[in-house]
Amino acid sequence: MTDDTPTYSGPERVFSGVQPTGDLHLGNYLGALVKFVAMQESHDCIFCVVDLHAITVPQDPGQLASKTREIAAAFMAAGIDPERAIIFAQSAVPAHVELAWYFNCIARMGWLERMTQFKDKAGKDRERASVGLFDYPVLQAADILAYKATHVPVGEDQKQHLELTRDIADRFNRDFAVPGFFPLPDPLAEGPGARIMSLKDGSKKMSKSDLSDLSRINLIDDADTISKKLRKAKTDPAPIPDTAEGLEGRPEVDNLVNIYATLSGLETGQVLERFAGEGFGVFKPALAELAVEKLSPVTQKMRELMDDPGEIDRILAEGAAKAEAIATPVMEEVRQIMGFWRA
Ligand code: AQP
Repeated sequence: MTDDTPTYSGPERVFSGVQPTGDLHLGNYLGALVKFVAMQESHDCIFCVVDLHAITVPQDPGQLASKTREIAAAFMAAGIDPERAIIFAQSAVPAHVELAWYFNCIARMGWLERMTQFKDKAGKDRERASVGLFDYPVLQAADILAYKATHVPVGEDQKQHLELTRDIADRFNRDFAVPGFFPLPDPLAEGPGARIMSLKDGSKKMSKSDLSDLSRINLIDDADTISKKLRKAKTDPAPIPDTAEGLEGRPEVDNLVNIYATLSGLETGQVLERFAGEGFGVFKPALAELAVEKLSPVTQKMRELMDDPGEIDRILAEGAAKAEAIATPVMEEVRQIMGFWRA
């Protein structure tokens, strides 16, 4: 691209999604939901329950719709206001699937083969993984670009997928000689909550699919469960250090201090100042108290919202109509650019 190639000049828009694949955990909350809430203050935001992504691994059809409602309830319980931001289910807007197909014909096998999340999720059983799991980041690019979104708040684990979205957008703009048609979206994957690690292994991210429930704090956990999980969280015999250097080589302790800092809004240094020299017999109960204080109102609100599934359905339907109204003209232009027949 030369310096005078036009770049995208449309409005700023935020898009992000969460899969309805299980109970949300602290990593999803701090890495995504908290950022979503902050973004709605300053931007047009679209938050999607990505049920098409969920089916890249088997889902129980009897549960999928209710899990979709649960994520929508979690969005609202965390503070997303459906009057200001769009909340909808991915499968309700066909543009995602259509654009994903076009992008399948633009993305290169080599680009997808580099995706570490596929390698992690498929593991040794690569040959038995679904084609959808391999193609997951292309669908993600379609999700974002169907709305010409410019900013995507995500956890750090999604940064590589966002790079792929930028590559696809850039390739489309070049291949069809429409410079600046699609924006090259920016991942907003920085900040203290961007990488919350497992309570059992500080080198692995906290994840819904971890077999051990003790590895994560779920949004629906009650106070006793949160305390128990933190009591059992892996640490080491040394006390809390007084400087950030003292956290080096202690990934589990680093993670707990980071969780405390993120939940309290303090800097890491301030947390260390408060707890320096203390053992985990003091730090863990303090962290549990803080986690319960911050999470229990969200959990409580989520339960109340889930008591009225009809109202969640109304919000999702309204959100889908608004999302579709944005994606429809984009898709009409895409079809025209690609040269599809129309009578
Ligand atoms: N550990 C984490 N720390 C910070 N952010 C995280 N996110 C996920 N885990 C962490 C962010 O949460 C958002 C929604 O994630 P998702 O459910 O759509 O998919 P995921 O990234 O695959 O989340 P999980 O929990 O790890 O699910 P499974 O185990 O099903 O794969 C995303 O913005 C993600 O970055």
